[in-house]
Amino acid sequence: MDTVIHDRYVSRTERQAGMVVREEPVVYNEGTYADALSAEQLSAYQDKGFLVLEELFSPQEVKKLLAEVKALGERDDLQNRPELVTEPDSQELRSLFSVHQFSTMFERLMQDPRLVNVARQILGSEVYVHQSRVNYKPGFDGDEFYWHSDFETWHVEDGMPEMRALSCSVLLTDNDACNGPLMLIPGSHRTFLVCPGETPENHHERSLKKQEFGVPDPLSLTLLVEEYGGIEALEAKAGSVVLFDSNAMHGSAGNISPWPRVNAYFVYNSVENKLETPKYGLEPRPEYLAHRKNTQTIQPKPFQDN
Ligand code: 6CS
Ligand code: FE
Repeated sequence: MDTVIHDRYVSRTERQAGMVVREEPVVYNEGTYADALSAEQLSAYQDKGFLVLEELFSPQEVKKLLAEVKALGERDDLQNRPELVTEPDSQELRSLFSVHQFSTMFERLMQDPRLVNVARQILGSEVYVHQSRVNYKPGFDGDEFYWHSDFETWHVEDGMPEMRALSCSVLLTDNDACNGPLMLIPGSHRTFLVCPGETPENHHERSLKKQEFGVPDPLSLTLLVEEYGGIEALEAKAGSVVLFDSNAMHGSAGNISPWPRVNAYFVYNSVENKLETPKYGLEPRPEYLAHRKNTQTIQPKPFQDN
C-alpha cells in the first residue's frame, strides 16, 4: 500500500476553516545553539511569537540604509523587474524582493550577527535566507497587508516543511500608530489557521499586491484574537528590529499619514527545513520569493567593519 504522506497543515482545499495545534517547538534546543538573546527575551518570544529589539541599529546605520532603499527604488534596471512590486491602485512602490541580491549593503545587513545569531539561537541550527524584501508603505498611498500567516503561504506555495523559520523586520523609519505599523496577535503562532479557497496559478502575481488566498475567515480570526487576548500594534523607533515566528498571524493597515513606513525583512530558515515540493501540484514560486538554489549557510559578518 502506498504510504500516505500526512500533512498536518492542510490549507486551501475544500475545508472552509479549521484550527490545527502547532506541534513544532517555537524556540529550538531551548535556545542553546547560539548566544544572542537573554532567557527573558527567549521566554517572551516563545510565549508571544514575536519580540521587539529596540534601536538595535544606530541612526548612522539607518541613514545609510534608507538612502540605499531610495536609490534602489530609482534604479532604471529594476523598474520592470518582477521583484519590484507596486501598489495595486498606483505606481507607488510597495515592495522590493530579493533586496540582498540587488544591494551589497543589504547583503551585509542580512549577514549581521545581531540578526543571524538571533535566528541561529531560536531556530537551533545554521540558517540561510528564504526571502528578503523592503516594504515601502509610502505616505498617503501605502495599502494594507491583510491578516495572514507567512508559514501558511510558505508551506502551501513554497513547500516549507515545518514552522522553523522567522522574520527579522528592520525598521528604517519610525513605526507608529499613524503610518500602518505591523500588527500581531500574541500567541497566534501556536495555532495554524486553515484558509479557504483554492490557490490560483501564479498566485504571487496578485498576492504580493493584495492577498486574497491564504487569508483566514473573519470568524477564525475573531476566535484567535479572543483566545490569545487581542492585537498588538508594534510601535518602535527606526533602527529597532521586530522578530516574528513564521506562523505568527500578522497584518498592517494602510498608511494615510504623510510619513512612509519603510521596513526591511529577512526571513531566516533553518538549514534543516529547506523547501520541498509545493502542495496540490502548484508550480514552485520564483527564486526571488523562495530560495531553492541560493540556500548556502549564512556566515555572520558585521554590517559595519569600522
Ligand atoms: O508570499 C510571501 O512570501 C509574502 N507575502 C506576505 C503577505 N508576507 C510574507 C511574504 O512577504
Ligand atoms: Fe507576511
